Amino acid sequence: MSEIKDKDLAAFMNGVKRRNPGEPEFHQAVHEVAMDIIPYIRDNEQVKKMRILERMTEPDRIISFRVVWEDDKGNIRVNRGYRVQQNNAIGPYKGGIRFHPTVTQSVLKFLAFEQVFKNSLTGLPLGGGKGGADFNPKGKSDSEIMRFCQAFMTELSKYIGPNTDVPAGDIGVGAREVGYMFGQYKRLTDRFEGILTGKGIEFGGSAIRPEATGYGVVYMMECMLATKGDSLKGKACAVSGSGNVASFCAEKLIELGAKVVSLSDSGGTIYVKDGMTSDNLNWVMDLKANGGRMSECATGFGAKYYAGNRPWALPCDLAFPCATQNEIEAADARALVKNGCIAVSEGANMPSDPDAIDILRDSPVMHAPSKAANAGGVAVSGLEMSQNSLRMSWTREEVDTHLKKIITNIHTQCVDKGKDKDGNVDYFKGANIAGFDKVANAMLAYGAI
Ligand code: NDP
Ligand code: 2IT
Repeated sequence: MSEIKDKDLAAFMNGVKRRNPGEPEFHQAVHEVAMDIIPYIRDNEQVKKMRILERMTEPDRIISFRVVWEDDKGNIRVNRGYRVQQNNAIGPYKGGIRFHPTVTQSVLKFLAFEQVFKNSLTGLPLGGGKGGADFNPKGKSDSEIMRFCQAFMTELSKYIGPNTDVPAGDIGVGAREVGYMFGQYKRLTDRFEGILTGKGIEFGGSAIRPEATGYGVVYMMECMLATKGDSLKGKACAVSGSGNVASFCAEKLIELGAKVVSLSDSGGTIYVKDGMTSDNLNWVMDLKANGGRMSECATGFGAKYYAGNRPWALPCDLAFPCATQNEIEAADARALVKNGCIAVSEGANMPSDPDAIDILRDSPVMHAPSKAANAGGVAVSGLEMSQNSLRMSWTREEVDTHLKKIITNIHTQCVDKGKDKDGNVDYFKGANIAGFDKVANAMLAYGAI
């Protein structure tokens, strides 16, 4: 990260680093927000006096717990689980659960912090949180996954509730894991209530929730292109990842006439110069559902396969990072600019590192940050909560209409708060300020403490 020139920002970040040692991802997420908010609140004595930004960087609480489970060979295994309850100023804590060996407190704190701003942008009454475990689902049997999920929920159940904290999926947690966790909660408490979103349709899930994040990322791109009188038709799209978000992002792109030229996993990238067909994509989705690797696409449907897990050096018009944090670094951003990419819509959380953000900011590339672009997932989670409270379920069309409206509204907020005097839009600044305002106003209304 380059040296911080703004004195107030530097002092603030020093405090954050001192209070949170050894948490680089958390520092990065806070810096990404504070660089816009510190100048924004410079003359706002009330917000400064009430220490709103300082309070927002301190989670309400972090719960950390032991998860003990038995593998198929009868070995007892121990993992660490967490729930970071970041901020409930505007609604119950809400955010996903990640099962991945790279999960640390720092990673979950960055995700929970970012979630507060994202959830605020949706316009729904949702606070922010995140949870997970350093459990590696890869290569585990279905029974092992079930036992892990049950053990995880046995502890987590003490801290969640439909009006308290409502987790959902994230990396390594999809409909299957949510089902196992929901079943365990019901078994333990004898209560059938909306304590998780991303549930199966049969037990209170919402139509379009699996698709929502990926579709929303594409709707955000459509909104950005529309400001230039442009559309997705015929655009070459580099997509990274091949999980939930990447797959449905690719599905919507193909449906809307764009060319999906890449997908990837942690092992490598496939390149399909003329764009994948729907059949190719369905083939990939089946492959991934059965634990397959992207390398198998070379024989599966003749895609080119590269060992590097990033597609950013490939020629593309549009980029959709949908794998994980910091997957676009300085060299990747430079390659995107050089190859004529015109816009980036972030599906993964914090996929661009600070140097990449600077490079894209200094270029004509439009760049929607994750907290705005991937908010469709949590937005439809919010709609799932509404449907659970109403004891009703809405059709695909109804949910999709809400989703489009929510993303369009987020785009409008970014433009309103991020447009400079020359008419250029800084989507990061717009999202940070719009997300901050609502939470800050609620916190001010509650007074100190
Ligand atoms: P999945 O578990 O479904 O898929 C994750 C994908 O990312 C896989 O292709 C995986 O490859 C790849 N990946 C994971 N870690 C790494 C890594 N360290 N390096 C390279 N590739 C990696 O997760 P999702 O699709 O749900 O999540 C993807 C991103 O989207 C995450 O940043 C998540 O936080 C974000 N997100 C998810 C939402 C949701 O509703 N699910 C909502 C909003 C954001 P491999 O198979 O090799 O591990
Ligand atoms: O990062 C995210 O927004 C998610 N993983 C989805 C959270 C949710 O509660 O649906």
